[in-house]
Amino acid sequence: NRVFRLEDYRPSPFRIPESHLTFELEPDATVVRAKLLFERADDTRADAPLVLDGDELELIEARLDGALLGADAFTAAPDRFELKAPPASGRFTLELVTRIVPSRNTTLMGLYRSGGNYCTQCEAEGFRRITYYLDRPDVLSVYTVRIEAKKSEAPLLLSNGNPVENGDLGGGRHYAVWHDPFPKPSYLFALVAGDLGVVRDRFTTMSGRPVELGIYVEHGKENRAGYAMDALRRSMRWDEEVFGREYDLDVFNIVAVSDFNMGAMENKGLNIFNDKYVLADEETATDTDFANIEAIIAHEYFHNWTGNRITCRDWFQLCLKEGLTVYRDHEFSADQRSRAVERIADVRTLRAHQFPEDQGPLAHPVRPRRYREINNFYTATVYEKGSEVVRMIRTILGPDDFRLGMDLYFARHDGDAATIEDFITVFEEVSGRDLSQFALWYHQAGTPSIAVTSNHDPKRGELVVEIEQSVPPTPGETRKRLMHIPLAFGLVGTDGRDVTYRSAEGATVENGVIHLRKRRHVIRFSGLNERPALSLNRGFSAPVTLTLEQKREDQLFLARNDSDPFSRWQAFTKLVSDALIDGSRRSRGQKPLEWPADLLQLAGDIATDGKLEAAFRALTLSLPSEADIAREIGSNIDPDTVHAARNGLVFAIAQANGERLAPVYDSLADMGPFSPDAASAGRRALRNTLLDYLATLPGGKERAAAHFTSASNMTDRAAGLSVLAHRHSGTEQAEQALEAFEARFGDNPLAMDKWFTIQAMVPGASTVDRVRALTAHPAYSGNNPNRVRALVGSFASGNQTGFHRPDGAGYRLLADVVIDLQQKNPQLAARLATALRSWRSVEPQRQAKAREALLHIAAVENLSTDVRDIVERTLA
Ligand code: HT7
Ligand code: ZN
Repeated sequence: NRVFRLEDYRPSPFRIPESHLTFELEPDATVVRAKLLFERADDTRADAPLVLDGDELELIEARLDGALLGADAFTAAPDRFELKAPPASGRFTLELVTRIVPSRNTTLMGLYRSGGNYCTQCEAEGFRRITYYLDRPDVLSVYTVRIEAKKSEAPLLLSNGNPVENGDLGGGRHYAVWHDPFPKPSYLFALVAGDLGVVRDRFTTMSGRPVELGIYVEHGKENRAGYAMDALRRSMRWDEEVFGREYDLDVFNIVAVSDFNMGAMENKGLNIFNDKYVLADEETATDTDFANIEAIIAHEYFHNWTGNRITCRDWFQLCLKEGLTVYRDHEFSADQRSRAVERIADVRTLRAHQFPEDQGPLAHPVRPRRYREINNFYTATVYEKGSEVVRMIRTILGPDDFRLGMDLYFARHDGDAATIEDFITVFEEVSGRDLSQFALWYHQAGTPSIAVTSNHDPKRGELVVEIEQSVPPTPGETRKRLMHIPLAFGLVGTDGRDVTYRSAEGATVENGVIHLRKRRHVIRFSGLNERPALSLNRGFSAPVTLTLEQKREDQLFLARNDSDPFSRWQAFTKLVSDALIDGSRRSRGQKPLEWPADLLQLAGDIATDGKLEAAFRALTLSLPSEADIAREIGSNIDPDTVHAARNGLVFAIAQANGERLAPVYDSLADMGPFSPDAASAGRRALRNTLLDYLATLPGGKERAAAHFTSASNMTDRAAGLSVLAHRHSGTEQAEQALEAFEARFGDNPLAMDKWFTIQAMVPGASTVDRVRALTAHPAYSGNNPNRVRALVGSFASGNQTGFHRPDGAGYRLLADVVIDLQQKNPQLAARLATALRSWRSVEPQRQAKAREALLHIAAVENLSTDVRDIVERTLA
């Protein structure tokens, strides 16, 4: 079980300037002929052997410069090929013929079958399951690919780059040749062959070059690919306008497959997508699905520059492409939709997924220094915190220097396999700033904590703000260095507008941003005769936890008046979280729940304030999740009391404001034809959020049932079903709605995923049994990642009371599924197992049960590296 370390990186001893691949496709025995041109690197010893990566490969034949190699010239094992004595010239051609079995490949890495078609997934190390290769991101090669297959089975033959040639081979077989002129690492290789429908369009780039666009989906699903195509065209234009990036091939193809381990893959010119992130219409997809499709189509497209044209030197640099590309897709969504709403949604995601990772046993830096299994590092830290780090660079430099830095990055590193140091350097050069302390954001794990107190001295007209930073210890990193933290802020006057101050001393304060660099800063803002309210970390300028000693009246004031909508949401959420933490304590102490009247009033005011965007109101009113509250509590958590508190607050808000909420709900009723645009989606979101409140009042069950029955789109239908199933579980109305949904969508797997998820999230102890029973449902398949995530994944990470059942039955269910999956699909199994990462935060009885489940997994013989890595780090 090897550990890979950043400091062990060495450049490759050989290059592969050209790769010529021929595939003779057969489900049970595909022959891959790889003709690879090698060049020895200048500093490689002349007698150094050539060692190639493999994984479950069977070698049929090897030739060197055309001559068949004898058995003594090489060694070949399923996971390794070694050419003992490469020619002294250092330039040679190696031809390797291997046999692989796509039909038996359940890992969904390498070449596999999905829905009767062939497809590939090569990131991170899947190419070595196709042929022996230098399967590392710093070996860039120009690929020419010939695909041969039965015409009847695979009329469509796709690979990277531009189509070159195709023709008939006789005997019912045909071929196609693709050439990709852009050198690329093997992880960006892709092949798709099969029988698929297509939606075509055309895009003209900013310099007037035409690009043929194609989205390939299962026959009969073409009419659900329109939104993805529209999102693709918008992404292409946006990258030209905002980053000056133009597309570079003659074609851009997207293929949707139903068996996929992640969201999508950015293979050069041939993106492969989980069909969940391509297919949408109002009947089967929710507004969230539409938004995800828009974001992921954009994300993969943006990788063409940030990932493909400039790739990573090694997998430690993963955030170089992922953090930056997430930043780019967030900005895209913000420009397409509402900036404030997008930011709130992104921060909620960050706090829900990245914060617990950073605060638990799996914490790692944005740029990790070691790994045992790279697949386990496609994490919220690399992606989401990685994006926040890029955002902070922009905050520090300002928009103009940031753009200059990006331009320099593209100009200087086009065609490179680059590092985080390369990335930081361009911003230092264009701005003249020293970013060495800032770079700790890449190197140091853990969520920094910021503690703030403030005091106003009316006599001096001074506001004194004391800020202290600390970074908690994380696994393997006990001593932390001080960070450079850019904290955006505002001093809010009585009219809600920011007041201006005369001077600020004690820290660098520029353009509304305090730059923390020391452990403690005492900042004196002068020229302030009246005490302003302090609005801190505006826009979540830094991914930190903030403890701000603030008067409750200031929080209420900011929640109502801050000119920055993000800060209003933040202030409201803080008030709600404090109330919920207090409510959880009361519930645990079996005391009656009590809620501050001003908070209930505020919630009602936000719900009914027509001047606020509907989507903002919806997001604000969808209170912190039970998992969010548990994270805030931090330790010794009893999920049942958290659930009781949250439910209690929803009911209290509904009771206090029901008469005001119902008319707003009614006024938002679906009118006119469906549109997935942000404003329409926002209205639906608000109506569906209000339904959740109103469903707790007398007549609520009937209202929810009517909402479900009359829904004319999936967003409303799924919301109605969810409210019925969660607030009125076990009632006739809930059961009837579940049956109706199943009867209508039983043959649509993506829609059925919603049905599985809604049931998996029903709070309470009995859901474990329901989830177990549903694993035998005909629409469920333990081999399909979307099904497993929809049912078991949602249960484990979204159902606090069910998963954390005190007798450990929820943990055992997860362990059983992980054990069943771990050999078939190690990546998926490992990801599921991360649901146990916060086991030390629950109360001792549950902790013991969770530990038992982890040990049960750890005891399995032949445990895959992926799962072993997660389980051992979680237990450490
Ligand atoms: N870059 C892609 C990562 C990915 C992946 C990684 C491991 C195993 C399967 C995978 N599928 C896709 C996705 C992205 O971030 O764009
Ligand atoms: Zn990505």
